[in-house]
Amino acid sequence: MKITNAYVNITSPGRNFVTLKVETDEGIYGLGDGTLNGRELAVASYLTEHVIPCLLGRDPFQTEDIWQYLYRGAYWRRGPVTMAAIAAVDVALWDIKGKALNTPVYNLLGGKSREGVMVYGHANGKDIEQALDDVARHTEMGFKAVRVQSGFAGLASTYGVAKGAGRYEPAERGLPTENEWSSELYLRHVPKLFRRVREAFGEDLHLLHDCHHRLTPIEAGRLGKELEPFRLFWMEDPTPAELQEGFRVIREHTTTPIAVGEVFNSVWDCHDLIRNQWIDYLRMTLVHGGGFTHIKKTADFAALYHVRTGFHGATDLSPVTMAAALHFDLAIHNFGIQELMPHSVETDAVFPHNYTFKDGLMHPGDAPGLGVDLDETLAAKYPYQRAYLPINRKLDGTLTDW
Ligand code: GCO
Ligand code: MG
Repeated sequence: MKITNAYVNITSPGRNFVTLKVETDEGIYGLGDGTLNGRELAVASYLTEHVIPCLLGRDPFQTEDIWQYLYRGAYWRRGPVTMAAIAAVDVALWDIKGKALNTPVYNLLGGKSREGVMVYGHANGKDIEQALDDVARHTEMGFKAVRVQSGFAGLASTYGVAKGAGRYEPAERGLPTENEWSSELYLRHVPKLFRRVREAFGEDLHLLHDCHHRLTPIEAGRLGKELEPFRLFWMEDPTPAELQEGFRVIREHTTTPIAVGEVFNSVWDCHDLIRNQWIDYLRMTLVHGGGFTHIKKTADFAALYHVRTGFHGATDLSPVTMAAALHFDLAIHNFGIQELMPHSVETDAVFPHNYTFKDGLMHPGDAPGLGVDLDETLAAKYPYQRAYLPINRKLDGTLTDW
């Protein structure tokens, strides 16, 4: 089998997505997601200008060699743009392999290790009362695990809370909006939120929280310690992770489990975190972490140190990544949990898919390959629109992590 053609599709059914389609001489094609929120066109251009010309004529079954060719062969390694582009190719090729062999991708990764994939949903509210209502809504939908974020007095808005009615969606069209931040107010608020959630929902519901890279290690250690009575499933992105040793400080102060990695794109971003057992869950996922070929190696390395996966699944990861992640989650042994932030109706229509949700679990479906498609006619109705993630300033105006 030979790759005969490949091209990038950019569509914006409510938010932007970059999709690579790879075609072969046997009429089978594969899809890969290359969406990098707020920097979409950089990946599209990397693919079109630099990667696609090198793919033509190659055997799509040679996923290892093609991965190494694109990674080592570029000389310039790593980085979100490069790794998202390589992931788009790698995932598309695994989709082709599955279709050619007439089997779902999970069978190529080890077969089913479980009957379904536990997912967590996002509950949020402008204050604690609204957040509690949203947790209740999620439990009614069947979720066994819920991430909880809420606004608090002193800040006009905060991470993870929808601005108006409707779902939370961080990217906004136009130039970046500005948010404000106070770690002092936040640290006072979060233990109160989780006390109320535990009191209202009992012991069985898994509770998660995202600090979104905003604390120093010692602040995160304090928060983790104060949350221990409420037994969180995890505390996510407590501190920016460029400094991997920062997590040692957190670990020394709390037994609250730690998840990190949605902005990672290589095992080299987390090898100290993993081998020192400073984290419990790794969130680096297929689209930003080089696709199946690199994530499988990273997850296997993590397994040696009792680190489980907890893949990023925000709306900026397209249904192609959602499908790919579910195949991976179903197959590997050290799966922990999968994030689910449902896509809009428009997005779901552009990307028809076989994955399903029932009783808090998801399943990728049994169609050959990934079981997801791209309706290019419908996609063409939603042209790209420039959009950015917000930026964040402390109350005195200092720029800080968003
Ligand atoms: C999450 C994430 C997202 C990110 C978004 C950025 O845990 O789901 O933190 O909400 O902010 O993916 O593009
Ligand atoms: Mg997060």
